[in-house]
Amino acid sequence: MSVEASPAARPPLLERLLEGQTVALAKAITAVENDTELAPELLQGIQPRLGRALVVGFTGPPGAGKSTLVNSLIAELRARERGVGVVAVDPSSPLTGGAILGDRIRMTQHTRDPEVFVRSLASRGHLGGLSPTAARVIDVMDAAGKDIVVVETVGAGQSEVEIAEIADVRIVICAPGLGDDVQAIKAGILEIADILVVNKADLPMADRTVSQLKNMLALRAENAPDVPVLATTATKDEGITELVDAIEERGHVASDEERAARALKRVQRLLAEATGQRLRRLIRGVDDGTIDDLCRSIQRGELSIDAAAGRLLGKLDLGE
Ligand SMILES: Nc1nc2c(ncn2[C@@H]2O[C@H](COP(=O)(O)OP(=O)(O)O)[C@@H](O)[C@H]2O)c(=O)[nH]1
Ligand SMILES: [Mg+2]
Repeated sequence: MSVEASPAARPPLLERLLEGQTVALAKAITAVENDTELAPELLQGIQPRLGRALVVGFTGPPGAGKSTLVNSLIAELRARERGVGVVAVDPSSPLTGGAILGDRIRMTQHTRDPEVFVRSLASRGHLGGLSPTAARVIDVMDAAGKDIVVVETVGAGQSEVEIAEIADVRIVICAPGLGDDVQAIKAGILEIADILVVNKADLPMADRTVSQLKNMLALRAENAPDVPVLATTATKDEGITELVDAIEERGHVASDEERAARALKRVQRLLAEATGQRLRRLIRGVDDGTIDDLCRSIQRGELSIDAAAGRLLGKLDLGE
């Protein structure tokens, strides 16, 4: 590694990021998270280097033990010499930030290891879902050469769908005794899970939860993909080897085409999001009374809302 003579002689952030330097990774994530003037160039520069990391999504209800499980997972992945990035998306208000602090504390045991990088994000305004920033932070970790990027999200409706689009391996975690857990999981999650985990296997009802899940899986179509149901006790590092085995196996099974398709989806999301942002900005810039006129026409019943939207689009200068 070269000795840094002076700040001016330092290679640019993008270069240092692509070399996998930890400080550069931290800076790049901050730039992307805060959308600073460095962000566009970084995000453009990393694009050709993306798609190497295995992105593993962990989703499930609050309190299931996701953070604890991710923490013991990191230890096992390090034992297998994998570089690990963790993105913990927290739905709580960025003002309270309580659970974020909890995640930091829980995962600090690895903070001295340069091959492990943990970042908590607030899911600003995205109810339980992934913030658009999360996808970018995952990409930055991928570009920095992390072998595995673990994304922890709270399972609440939309987020499962979003993580399904972003992750290569999708893990749904539940714990016994969390009320209607299994019922909630029924609603759509089974279709997106590659691996189901019943954590807190040390608790009495764990076996029942495992068999409930297995029964539900058995009701699926005959050609439905094989979904293992694993039991873990994160607080005692139990069942973690099997979980990492299942993740890696699943990672190998995901073909290059599948990964490429998901990488393309990630870019499609970014493009759609950026286009929407531009459009909103353009519409906010229309202040010649056009919008008020259109609204009045809608109110008078002269114009359908859809037709009005078409007219508004026609008024916008949409090029470049
Ligand atoms: N008994 C038991 N408690 C656990 C286990 N894993 C996590 N917990 C506890 O469950 C609580 C919630 O864990 P946390 O990792 O914050 O859950 P998250 O909200 O899903 O990220 C904490 O008090 C953990 O110590 C486990 O395997 N067994
Ligand atoms: Mg957590």
